[in-house]
Amino acid sequence: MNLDFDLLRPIGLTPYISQQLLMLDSSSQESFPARVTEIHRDRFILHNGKNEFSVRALPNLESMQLAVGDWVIVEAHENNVFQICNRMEPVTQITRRTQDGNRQILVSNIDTALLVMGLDNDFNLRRMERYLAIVQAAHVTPVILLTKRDLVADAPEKLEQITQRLPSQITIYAVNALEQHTTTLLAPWLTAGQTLVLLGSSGAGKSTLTNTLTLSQQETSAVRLGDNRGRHTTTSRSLHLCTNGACIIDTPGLRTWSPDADEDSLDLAFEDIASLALNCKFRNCLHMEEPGCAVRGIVDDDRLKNYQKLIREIKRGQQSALERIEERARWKALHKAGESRSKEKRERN
Ligand SMILES: Nc1nc2c(ncn2[C@@H]2O[C@H](COP(=O)(O)OP(=O)(O)O)[C@@H](O)[C@H]2O)c(=O)[nH]1
Ligand SMILES: [Mg+2]
Ligand SMILES: [Zn+2]
Repeated sequence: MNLDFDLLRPIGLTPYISQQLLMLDSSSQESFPARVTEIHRDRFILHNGKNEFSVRALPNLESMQLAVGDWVIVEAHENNVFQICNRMEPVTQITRRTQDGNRQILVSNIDTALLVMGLDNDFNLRRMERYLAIVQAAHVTPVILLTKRDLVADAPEKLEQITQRLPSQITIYAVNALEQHTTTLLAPWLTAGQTLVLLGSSGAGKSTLTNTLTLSQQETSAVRLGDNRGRHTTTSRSLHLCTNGACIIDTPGLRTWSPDADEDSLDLAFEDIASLALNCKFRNCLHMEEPGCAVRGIVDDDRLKNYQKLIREIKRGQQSALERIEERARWKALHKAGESRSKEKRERN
């Protein structure tokens, strides 16, 4: 396989990932590694470190469950035809649960999630706790960026409010997304080989931040190889190269979602509650009305309510997943019964 470390470094290659990719390559064809940057119904957009190009979504790929951010091995065939033949097991994977209880992969192989929230009307602490839950369950480092500091009068108060409410180890900055100073603040997370994802409501400042962090960077021109279908459409790219060597993946906004977590992984985002809860009188304390509760009154009341709400959601999600399995088993049994009935019939005739 053709693996050029320096070429792939700006799109997030690390020594670990290159080792995994080399181990995966079993192709006898001419092959190379690439990163998934967009997923469409009939095709994938991949980045090979130099160009973006599109490959057709063939049925054999369905089982791979490809997500943006995935690393894949691509086989080159004649006539500029490319085919994905293998996918690297993701190092991290941010997932959510949809309302019907299904698990959906948002993005793979992320080091840092920039959680972007405006200090204007967008400011909502419960929503931020949701983002934290989804990201920390995936063992991805969160960095909270409160944008529009220059536009609001009460930025210091809001910063104080969120700092008080969240565990102290979470990094929080209030910024003007248009200023280059933001790049300086984020420098520790923007080193070569790092991959970041932007999460936040529409209008929060994600595109603005992307522009600021990629400013003066000569992004590779999006010449599309492969089936050439992408050439006439001007889709906005979703993988951006930062001046400092990292890359940023822009995702479409999340509308309705629940963290794809169990209670234990939710505790990663509510570490303060989890550790205080060790001192509750009852081991299964819900921190509601129970006597001897060590959490209630200590942790921000609204934060505790949000935690309890998320726990309920997670339980509901798990339940519906279980119910789906039961449902499937029931159908299987019915199907089997039907089959053996028709077999009996056949044998009788
Ligand atoms: N003054 C100021 N404007 C901002 C800031 N962040 C975002 N904006 C503006 O808010 C609008 C929406 O930002 P955009 O990046 O498109 O949001 P996105 O939907 O998250 O990509 C744009 O007009 C930006 O110029 C900020 O920190 N300061
Ligand atoms: Mg945008
Ligand atoms: Zn308690």
